[in-house]
Amino acid sequence: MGSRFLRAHSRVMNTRRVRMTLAEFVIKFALLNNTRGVRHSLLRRMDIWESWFYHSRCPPEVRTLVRAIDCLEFLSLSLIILIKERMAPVSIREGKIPEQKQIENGRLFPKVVIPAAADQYHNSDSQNEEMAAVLEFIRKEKDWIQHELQESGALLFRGFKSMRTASDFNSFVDAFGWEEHTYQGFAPRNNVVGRVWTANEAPLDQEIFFHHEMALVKDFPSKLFFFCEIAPPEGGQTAIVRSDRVACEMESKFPSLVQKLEREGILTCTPLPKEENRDYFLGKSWQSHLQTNDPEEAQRRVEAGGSKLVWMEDGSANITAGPLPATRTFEGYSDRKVWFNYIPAAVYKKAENYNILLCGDGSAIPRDIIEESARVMNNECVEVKWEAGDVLLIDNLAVMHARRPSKPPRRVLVSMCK
Ligand SMILES: O=C(O)CCC(=O)C(=O)O
Ligand SMILES: [Fe+2]
Repeated sequence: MGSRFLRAHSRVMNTRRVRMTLAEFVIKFALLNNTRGVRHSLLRRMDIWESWFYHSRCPPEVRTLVRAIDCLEFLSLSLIILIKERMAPVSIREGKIPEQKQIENGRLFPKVVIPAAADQYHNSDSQNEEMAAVLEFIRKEKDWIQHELQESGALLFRGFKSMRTASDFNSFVDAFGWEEHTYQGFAPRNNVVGRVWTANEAPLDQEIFFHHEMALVKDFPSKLFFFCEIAPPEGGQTAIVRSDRVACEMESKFPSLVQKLEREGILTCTPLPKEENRDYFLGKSWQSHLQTNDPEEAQRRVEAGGSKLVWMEDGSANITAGPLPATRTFEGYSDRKVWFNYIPAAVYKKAENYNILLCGDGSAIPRDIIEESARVMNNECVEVKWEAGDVLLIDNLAVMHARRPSKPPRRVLVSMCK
């Protein structure tokens, strides 16, 4: 298009027209790099005028007037776009993924955020530019992001080419300025960089059941960021489910039992082995779980988290949490009661005798509530199929997550916020 434009203008003879043409030339080429949408159609319109002028006997005054109007329109539009771009350094728009579900008020779960111009940042220099723009965008728009997160429960950032490494992810999370929540839980994880950890390192063929992160301790994170560094070739989706939907369905199916579990709570007993067992999704030893080799310090840490620690003869330990109410309603979510317990994680096939859940009065939890909760979660959930560079932000007070069995390789990282 640029050369057609030059060709048309090399035929211009009188000096007034040359001046006008030069002005247009500068504007066109300044904007050509950044041409999108409306500006694109304006440029097309200018070309059409030019070829019409060339073939017609249009008086020079009319030509000049038309060009002047076009130029003015161009300038003002460009100014508006430039101002807008300055205000929102990276333009984003709402995207779609096939697995999304509609929730109340026509909202989508998760909400998907993608760059407005997917091809804008295509080489490594412009990817650094994109990274800077994304970080600035987060700093400026974090209240909006937080609001959207609270409305939907989860946000998926997809298609940002600058998100490639654990360090990029660390900067992304840092830009929100939310305080880090250091992990103290049962899952085997390693620190990768800064505030970034590996997601649960249990063997990929094992399923990790739905849970709110650290739901058994007093101090759990409110938000979780997951980042996909290597997308699995098959399976390995992170499934997410609105926990209020689960609570609502369970209440309507088992009203008196849910009431009992709310009133008396649930006791959750988790054995911690003496030796680390990385072949298992809850296989951390008590030393690595509590980050100490001193049994007395271990005891103090467990009690600070609101649980009890009982030592076994073989050197392993049992942590008993609770009784904790089966559902919770968090401040700021007045109408959302959430299913905040480890049912049905306790029925994980290989963990039949591992995570033991009891009603607060010591009686067993009926099998049908365990099975029904698993059915509801699988029915209501969205299985996010990872693409490398994705960041999934989850409201841990509203949404549970799970990991589907995966073919290797798969590398998902996590960062948690207070
Ligand atoms: O890898 C995943 O999809 C999530 C695993 C998980 O539950 C976690 O790391 O907290
Ligand atoms: Fe988790």
